[in-house]
Amino acid sequence: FTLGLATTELALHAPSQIASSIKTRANQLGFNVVISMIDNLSLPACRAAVSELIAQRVDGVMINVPLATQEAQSIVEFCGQLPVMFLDVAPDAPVFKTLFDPYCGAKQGVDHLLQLGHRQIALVTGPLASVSARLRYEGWLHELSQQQIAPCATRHGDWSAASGYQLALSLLSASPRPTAMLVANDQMALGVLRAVHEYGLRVPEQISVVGYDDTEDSAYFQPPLTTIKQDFRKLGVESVSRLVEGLGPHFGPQQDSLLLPTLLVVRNTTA
Ligand code: IPT
Repeated sequence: FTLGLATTELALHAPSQIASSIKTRANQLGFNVVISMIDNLSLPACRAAVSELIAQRVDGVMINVPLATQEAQSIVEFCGQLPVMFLDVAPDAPVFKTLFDPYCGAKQGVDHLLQLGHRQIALVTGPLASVSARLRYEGWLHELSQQQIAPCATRHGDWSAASGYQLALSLLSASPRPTAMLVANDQMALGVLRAVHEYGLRVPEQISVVGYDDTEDSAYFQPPLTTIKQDFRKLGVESVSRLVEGLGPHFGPQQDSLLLPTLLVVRNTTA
């Protein structure tokens, strides 16, 4: 048996760690994995990647590409009888999915900074073309507004360390200067840490930084990064196991979800 994985850019840390854990779990269960990587964030690109997998006669498809609900539904139709598991759609999308809860992660980051007494909080989001980036952003805004707080500034990045670096430089020269930054992933947080360092400010004494992902390297950033952990190994285990259970002649349309919790990991970039 073979599973197909259509994935977004594997040069990014999170998708590559997700692909690795999917492959590990699938192999344990006796499945091969073939991977097709999209070259841009669009529905046609995702469809092309899925076609490539179907041409290789896969028995089930996993999709780690951010998709709006209607786009995901159109992929389900496109796949016909083939079971499809989604990893990056909205929690209310009526498709078969295994996801991290974006609201849980947003709330953990905001609560942590508020408990430390921060009120001047800047937001660095992921690319707004990504559904998860939008949901984290909306979650932050919602949680802050519950405490009658508006972000002191917002910038939109593209998940890369380079974008985090550039955006942090612009945030640091704004006034009032934020005392804390919520950053939508650890790679952008890496760039933020370098910008703060070059600017001559100390983390966490003068500015706190919270990442999101807890990728393999995040504990080795300087200083070690406080972040919101998404357990990618667990995502691999659960998504593959659930897809494999559904394979076979009796597979009907599946719409159920598994929403995995995120976890606040406090290290040394917040005070
Ligand atoms: C999401 C990561 O959190 C983010 O850092 C980025 O790599 C993105 O993937 C790429 O699409 S994790 C995803 C399963 C929501």
